[in-house]
Amino acid sequence: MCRLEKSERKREMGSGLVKGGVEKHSKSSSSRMKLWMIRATTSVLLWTCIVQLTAIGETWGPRVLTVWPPCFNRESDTASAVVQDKVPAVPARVLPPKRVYKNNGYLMVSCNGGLNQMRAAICDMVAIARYLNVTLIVPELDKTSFWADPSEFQDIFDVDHFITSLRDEVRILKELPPRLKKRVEMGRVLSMPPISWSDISYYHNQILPLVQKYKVVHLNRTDARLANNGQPLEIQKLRCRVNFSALRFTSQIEDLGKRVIKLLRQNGPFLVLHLRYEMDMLAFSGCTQGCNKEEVEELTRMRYAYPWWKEKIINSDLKRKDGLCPLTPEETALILRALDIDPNMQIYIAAGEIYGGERRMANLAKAYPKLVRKETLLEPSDLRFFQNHSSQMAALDYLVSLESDIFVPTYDGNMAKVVEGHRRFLGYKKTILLERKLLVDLIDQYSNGSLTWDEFSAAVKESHADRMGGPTNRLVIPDKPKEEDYFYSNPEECLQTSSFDPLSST
Ligand SMILES: *[C@@H]1O[C@H](CO)[C@@H](O)[C@H](O)[C@H]1NC(C)=O
Ligand SMILES: *[C@@H]1O[C@H](CO)[C@@H](O)[C@H](O)[C@H]1NC(C)=O
Ligand SMILES: *[C@@H]1O[C@H](CO)[C@@H](O)[C@H](O)[C@H]1NC(C)=O
Ligand SMILES: *[C@@H]1O[C@H](CO)[C@@H](O)[C@H](O)[C@H]1NC(C)=O
Ligand SMILES: CC(=O)N[C@H]1CO[C@H](CO)[C@@H](O)[C@@H]1O
Repeated sequence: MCRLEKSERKREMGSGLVKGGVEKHSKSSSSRMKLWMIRATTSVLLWTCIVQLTAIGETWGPRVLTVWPPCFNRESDTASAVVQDKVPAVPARVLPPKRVYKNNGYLMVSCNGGLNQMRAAICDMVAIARYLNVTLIVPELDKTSFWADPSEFQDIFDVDHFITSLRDEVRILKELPPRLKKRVEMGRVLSMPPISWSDISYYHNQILPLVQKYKVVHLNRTDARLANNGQPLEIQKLRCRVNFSALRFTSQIEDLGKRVIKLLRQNGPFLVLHLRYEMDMLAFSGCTQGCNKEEVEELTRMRYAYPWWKEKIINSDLKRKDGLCPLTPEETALILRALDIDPNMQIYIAAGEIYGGERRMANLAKAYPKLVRKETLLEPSDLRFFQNHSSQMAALDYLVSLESDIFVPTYDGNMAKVVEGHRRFLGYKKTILLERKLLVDLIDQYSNGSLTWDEFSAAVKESHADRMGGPTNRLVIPDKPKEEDYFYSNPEECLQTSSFDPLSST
């Protein structure tokens, strides 16, 4: 039904919305912009119909389905009006009405770091732009970091979905209006890094006046994000909404992710191991447990070569005992076995290249023979477009991690935290949060014979019984934002069942 009338509806829905929405919004927008809006709204509307049909079918069965056809009635002006009339329980949010507000200026943002650090930053910047009533320009992604990924926002995320699905909160544009754009190109723009872990009041009191004065402000670093705690509830909820609903990967990445998940599912349950044992991690952290002399030298050279890695002299042993090192592949194998993870379980390694290669993976592969990675599941041709695009690879791993039966990160980096929070949001899916400080001590005791295997295993299991990603409260440490639980790892404010949206978890 949807398909038959598709092309007809396309035109109607598109033009209807342009009349209602775009013209009201800004007279200055070019016709190119309008064309683009038509395309964007059309695709979202079509998608809306499909999703809602599916959702309704699943939730209420055929009874409600019989009231549905008006959506496809050519006489109806906009689909959302019908949706609101007939099926109020299905949120019109899928294509929400635009929020009307007086625009205070434009906010440009350059994110820095790896994919998941940028992901969290994007969510924060949307919340900030919303609160300041400014227009957000689609954030620029980091291309100069260690990962050197040339991908733009639209290479990783579905940019049109990002813009339209948030239009009830904030206006987002792909680029500045021409006059301002020219000014920025000539370098006449205020660029600054925001102060780390600020409250929203900092943005209100310090940044907003600058935006009003200069029309556009460029925040050129975003790792210094919004505080974890003490923010208004609407802001916390918006951070989640961006995170779990507005940021969707491109269809190319989503499709590949689905294929990987299907290949894994064919062979039963799977565990995703975010084995953060990659060269940059080790060089940066100075953790060299289990590395040979040449490797230690290589890692140290690398740390000294990167000027922004400030910490140069590091005692690996002390750092490891403090629980500040990622678990090694060998340690990980011991812990998974101690936790009684079935040796027949498929283990998908979500990571880049493991430092030390096969030599370091031998123990793990012996304990868990069904060890796979995207490179072993897919053909090289599938991954061709992803090569040298670490962020796109990371996006693929993100999707597989979300779907896994068990997720185990060996280090609490940004990927681990954001996936952990997202899995809580999806119904507290099992995430084993390793307590590394305790674990390395137990491992050392087991290794030197102070503990038998059974004692070791019992101690590991007991200490992790409450660390499975279930409901808990976020740890708050005033004045030490870096040490408290990270907002995105446990977005409590968004996890009450009442704010659960049936659409989000299907
Ligand atoms: C933003 O807009 C809303 C409604 O239009 C208004 O109530 C609020 O005071 C505005 N805030 C700022 C910071 O401009
Ligand atoms: C951000 O802007 C400030 C002030 O203009 C500048 O000193 C700093 O180097 C910039 N940082 C980045 C990462 O570009
Ligand atoms: C990826 O980068 C490597 C090394 O930088 C280069 O040799 C290779 O040709 C690149 N591959 C693609 C597909 O661009
Ligand atoms: C074994 O290792 C643990 C932890 O490092 C240590 O406390 C203990 O003294 C060691 N025992 C022996 C017998 O070496
Ligand atoms: C708290 C919150 O904003 N949750 C949102 C998360 O995303 C879904 C859609 O996937 C929304 O419906 C929820 O309201």
